[in-house]
Amino acid sequence: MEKTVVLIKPDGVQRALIGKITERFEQKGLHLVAMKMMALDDATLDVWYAHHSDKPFFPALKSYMKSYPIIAMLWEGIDAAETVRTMIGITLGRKAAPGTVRGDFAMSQQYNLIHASESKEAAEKEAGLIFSDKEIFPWKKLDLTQIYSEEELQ
Ligand code: 3AN
Repeated sequence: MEKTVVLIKPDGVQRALIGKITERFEQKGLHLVAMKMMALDDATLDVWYAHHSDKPFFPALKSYMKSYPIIAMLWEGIDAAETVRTMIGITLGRKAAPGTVRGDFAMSQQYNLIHASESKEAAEKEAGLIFSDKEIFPWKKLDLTQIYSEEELQ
């Protein structure tokens, strides 16, 4: 099944939103296969945000992402990347739709609490940057037959 990376960014950790944010993905029926607290460094961020390296906000983005620890997670599910992107809302927190993470908890363009992979391909690259094989647990989730139909699970 598809995997996607979620980061609860330094502002989400500081604002004590780790539980509230994580609960949403658990309740949705996504399957948590990796989770850890970590500090991001320049080398990782340069690759992670390579597509933003020429943007004026890049230095501020990097220093924000290094300011405090983050929570990194890997979630599994059918169409996981697209599903999680829908659940987090658009980048500008104050305009994000109610019901999304950013829509419910964020006001800022930069301090928007959460990162989620843009696509399956981006998720594979991001997971490789921050998780070792040993940190990923392919445990059997017993309620999958209640979350998906038999057809979807084939
Ligand atoms: P998203 O996280 O919604 O995919 P991206 O990939 O456009 O957004 O931007 C990555 C991160 O860079 C955002 N989550 C946000 O923290 C920061 N960012 C994006 N645009 C701006 C901006 N105009 N000014 C400051 N920070 C920004």
